[in-house]
Amino acid sequence: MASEGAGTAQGLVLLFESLASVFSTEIATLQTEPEIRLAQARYLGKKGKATELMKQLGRIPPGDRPAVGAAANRARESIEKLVEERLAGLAEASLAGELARSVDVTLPGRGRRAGTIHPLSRVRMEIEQIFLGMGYEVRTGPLIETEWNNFDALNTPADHPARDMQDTFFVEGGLILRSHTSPVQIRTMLAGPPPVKIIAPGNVFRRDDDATHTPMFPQCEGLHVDKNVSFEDLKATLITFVQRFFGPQTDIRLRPSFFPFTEPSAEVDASCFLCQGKPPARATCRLCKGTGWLEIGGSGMVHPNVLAAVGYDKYDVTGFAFGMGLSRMAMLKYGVTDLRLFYENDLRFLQQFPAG
Ligand code: 2U9
Repeated sequence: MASEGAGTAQGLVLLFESLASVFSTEIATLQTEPEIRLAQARYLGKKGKATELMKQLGRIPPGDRPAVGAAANRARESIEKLVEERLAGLAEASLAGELARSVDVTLPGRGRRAGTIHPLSRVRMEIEQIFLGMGYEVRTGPLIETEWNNFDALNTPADHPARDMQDTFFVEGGLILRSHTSPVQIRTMLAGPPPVKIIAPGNVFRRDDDATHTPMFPQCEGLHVDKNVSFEDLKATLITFVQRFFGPQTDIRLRPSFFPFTEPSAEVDASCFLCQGKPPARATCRLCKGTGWLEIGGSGMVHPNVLAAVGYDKYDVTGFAFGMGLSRMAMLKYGVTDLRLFYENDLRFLQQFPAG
C-alpha cells in the first residue's frame, strides 16, 4: 500500500490513517511500559514510520500538503492517545494487583490476648495494699540467708528441730535458703531503731514436697515494734486485715500456740466467709468443713530475746508479729482446691483470674 499510495496526496493520507490503525493492533499485544515506549518510538521517533512518511511530503504538490499534514497530525495524535490510554490501563492493573495482594484492613484483627496476674501475685498485691493502708512499709530481702538471720536472731537455737538438715536447704559457705521471711524483719531492725512497722512478702524454702506442700512457697509476715505495742493492737490489726481481705462480716479467733520467736503465740482463724460460720449453712460448708473457721496463719508478741538480739531495749519496746502462707490465702479466697494448680502454668487455670 505504501508503494501504491506513495507519491500522491491521497495515497499519503491513507498511509497515515493505516499507520494509526496498525499501531492500535500492535499496542494491544504489548504488556509492559518499555515495550510500549519502544513501539511508540518505532512509529513516532526520529527514524520512525511517521517520520519516514513525512519525508515524502516534498514530492506532493504544495497545494495538497496541508491535507497530508493534517492526516499526519491525526495519526500522531491517535498514536499518542493510544499510548497514554494503554499506559494508564497498565498502571491501574498494577495497582489493583497490589491491592489484591495487600492486607484487607476491613477484616477483623486477630487481636492480642491480655495476660492475667497470677493468683498468688494478686493475693500478695492485695495484702500489700491493705497493710500499706494501715501505715506499714513493704520490705523484701535476699533468698539466701545466714543461719543467724534466719534462726539464731529469732530465738531458734542450734538444736531446734527446724534447723535439721531434713527441714532446711543448706547451700555452700554455711548459708541457707531462708525458711521464712523473718530475716527481712531482722535486717530491718538491725538497720535502725524502732518504730518498725513493716510487712515482708516473699518466697521461702522448706524441704517439703507433697500434695499440700511445695519446697518453695510464698508467704507474708508482718512486724510492728514500738513503745506500748500490745496484744490488743495485734488483734485489732488482724481483724482489720481479715475484714478487708475476706469481707466486713469476718471475725477472728486466736488459739494458743507456740513459735520460738513469739511469746505468747497464737494461731489465727478467720470466720468462714462462705457460710458466715452460722447454722444451718455451716453444717454442709465445703470451705470450713462445718467448723465455721478458716486457719489463716500464726501470730504473737515478739519474744524479748529477739528484740535483744537486734540490739533493741526489750524493757522499752514491745512488738507483735504475724505470718501467713499466700497459697493458702489464695486457695481460700478463690476456692482453689489443689495447691499444684498455682505452679503448673496451665493457661486454662490462670485465665480464670482476669487482668486488673
Ligand atoms: C520477727 C519476729 C517474729 C512471724 C510469725 C508466724 C507466727 C506463723 C506461718 C504462717 C503460715 C508461716 O507461711 S507459714 O507456714 N507463720 O505462724 N510467723 S509469728 O514472727 C516473727 C517474725 C519476725 C523478727
